Amino acid sequence: MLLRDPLVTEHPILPSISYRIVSVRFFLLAVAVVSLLAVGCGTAPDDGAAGEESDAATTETATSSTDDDDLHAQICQQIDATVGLNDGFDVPGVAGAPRWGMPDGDGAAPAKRRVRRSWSSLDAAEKKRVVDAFIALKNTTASSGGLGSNRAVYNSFCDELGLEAYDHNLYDFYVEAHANAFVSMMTPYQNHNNMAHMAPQFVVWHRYLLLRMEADIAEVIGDPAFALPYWDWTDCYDDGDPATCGQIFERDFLGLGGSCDEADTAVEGYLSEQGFGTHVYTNGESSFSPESIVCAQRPVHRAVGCSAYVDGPPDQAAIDGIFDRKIYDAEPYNSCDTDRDVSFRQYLEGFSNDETRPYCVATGCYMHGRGHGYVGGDMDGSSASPNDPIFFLHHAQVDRLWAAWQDANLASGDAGRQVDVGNPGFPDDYLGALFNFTEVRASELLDYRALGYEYDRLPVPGDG
Ligand SMILES: [Cu+2]
Repeated sequence: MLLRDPLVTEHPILPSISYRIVSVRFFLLAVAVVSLLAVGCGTAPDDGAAGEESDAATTETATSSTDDDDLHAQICQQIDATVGLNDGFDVPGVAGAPRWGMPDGDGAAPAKRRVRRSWSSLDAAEKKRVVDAFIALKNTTASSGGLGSNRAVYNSFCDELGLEAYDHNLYDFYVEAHANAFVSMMTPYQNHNNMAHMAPQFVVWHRYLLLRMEADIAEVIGDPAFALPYWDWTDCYDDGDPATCGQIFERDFLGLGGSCDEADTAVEGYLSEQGFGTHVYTNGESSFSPESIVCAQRPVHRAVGCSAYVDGPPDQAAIDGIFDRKIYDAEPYNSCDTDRDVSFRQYLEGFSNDETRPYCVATGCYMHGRGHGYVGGDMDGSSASPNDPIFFLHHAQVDRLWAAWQDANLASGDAGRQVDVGNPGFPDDYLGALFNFTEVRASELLDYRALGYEYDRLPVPGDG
């Protein structure tokens, strides 16, 4: 079941590039995370929607565009060379509930309409309830015998790799599924065409992940109207300090923002005090590889506002940019060639094909990728990023922007923009089965209202 060799040792190009960036460790991480399948590396002008980063990149490298193109090409060639290194995994299994969370999902999906609200609009009791729900999932173990424990029976990397076993539970199911989505990108059997990242199913796959978790929580806490909150990134600007974002990272709830000292990033606060931590994570040096997987308990790690590559989560101007992209997705899909000007999905996921900062080529430094980089720690370029519960609030925001974009298309009066429930250009080839959850089809996930939920408020064009 295992991979062959650790990839970095096979690619002598690495040392020649790494001197250019802040941290060799980050570069290793970056290349690892990408996993991908770049088909080649073109260049094209960026729209500068997040111009501050583009400017920073230019200043940082201070080289001619030819050198930048060369660097981009080098990074992408290295990524190309990693394809097919791993063998396949079947992690996790779906425990007899493959459609859990769908409206007809195995007979127990939430029956009530759910309204997802902004985290910052919740009162203290509501916030505590959400955090307690994450803890409750962690405590719904395969051996607990409680409601939902049947779905906590799944295959785990820790077992597959002969590492420290843990009592499988409804929370770490998502960590394992997400890690597997990355590791599997490096197998000979998968490519970006049907994967959860750097592909048309990016927002679709994560929409299902949220639905499934919402259904888990609804059952475990006994509230069929439970809805995950979302992290409205602009809240971090409203409170005046995007470097720390005290509106989101609070000691009493999700916990503080960690630290920029790499040795001290453990999250302080209620979450950690309740014993919420990891069972499986990656060591941060080769996140696409099974060799990077560590099975051990520790607190969640965060380094909010510490990234050298992004400064704050996406702002209102960046969010407004979704409405300028009229097509859902366009080839090429991979992170090396993707053009942020072309499609909604590529813009939202956050890659840019004129990036020369290795970390950003690999993980994406705009929109969704920018949020991951901003939070840092477990969220930063790790295939096990769902270890930090902010992952689910972050992806609820990503999903919310998709919903807003769909609604704008549906309301446009333009027949060309109303196809596929407001997803013009959604490639037919990718409307089929999801990775890991093959009994759920992407085509079933386009109409969010039909899935039983909505948002308290959607951004509209020109909002900010
Ligand atoms: Cu993801």
